[in-house]
Amino acid sequence: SESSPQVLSIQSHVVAGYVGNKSAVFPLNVLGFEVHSINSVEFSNHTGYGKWKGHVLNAKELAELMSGLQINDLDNFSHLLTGYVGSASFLEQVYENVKQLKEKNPKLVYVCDPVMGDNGQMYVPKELLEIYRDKLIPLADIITPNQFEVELLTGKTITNEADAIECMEMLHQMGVKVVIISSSVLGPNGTLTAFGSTKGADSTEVWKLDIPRLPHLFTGTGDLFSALLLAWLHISGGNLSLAMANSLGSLQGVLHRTSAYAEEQVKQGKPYGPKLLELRLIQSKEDIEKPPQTFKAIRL
Ligand code: PLP
Ligand code: PXL
Repeated sequence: SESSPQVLSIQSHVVAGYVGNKSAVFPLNVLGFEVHSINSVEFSNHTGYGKWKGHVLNAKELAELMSGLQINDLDNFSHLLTGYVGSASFLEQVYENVKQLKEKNPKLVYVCDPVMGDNGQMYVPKELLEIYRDKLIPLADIITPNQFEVELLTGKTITNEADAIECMEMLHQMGVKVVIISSSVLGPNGTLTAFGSTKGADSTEVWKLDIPRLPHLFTGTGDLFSALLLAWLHISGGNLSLAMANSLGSLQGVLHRTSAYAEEQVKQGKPYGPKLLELRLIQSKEDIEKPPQTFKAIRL
């Protein structure tokens, strides 16, 4: 039988709820991927609650875990997935590890979600921008920034489709084969638009997909989306429109189930807040296994 793809996922762990690895590992496992997790933080809950307890893995501790894998020849991965990183020193160490892993397996697929902020607000230290731009992005095969992160990386504001396409081309020029803008807000009506661009040997394919926005602030959505894209790009052999449609179909299934649950709980008198909006991931197993065909990407 064929061997399963092997993903190293360096992301947050939360005891309760679903962000980071808690939101990425289950869907990857369901889709047949073996996942090796490094928990970059171990928190009681995500920071959107306002209060949390726990600790942060530092650069030296990351290097130690990687060296333990190396000395036992356990560092053979088909994919590397990185998400939220909160410090420059940790991100520099991730960069060292990406170089080592690519040396060990030149075919390693690195999926980088350059998490820096949203809606015009940076929520990581500003030094992370140049580390992502000058070091990580040039080594990445697939990136999943949102509109604001693309604007930071390219120094260009996106106000329309042509800007989005130009920015994705700039990111290709930096060495990335597949660029997916996870969400952007271009129109006045609040609909979200995802864009994807894949650079082949002699042509570039650009796709767009509109997503209705639900009236809640979910957390962990981007982490789930990048894990799903990794999976579907692999399973489909690089079919970007299929990967976008399947990933967003599953994601929308999870968000609808989560909304319905939150609204039901509120009716029963529970206080509205981040606890009610934790992704209903386990309950959505079928939507992950068989992505609802809700969306179709449009070729630009
Ligand atoms: N929210 C919704 C409804 C989405 O469809 C997506 C991705 O497509 C996201 C959030 C993820 O966006 P971000 O990367 O800004 O978290
Ligand atoms: O989903 C991003 C994320 C990752 N890690 C931690 C978080 C969040 C979002 O709040 O709190 C610890």
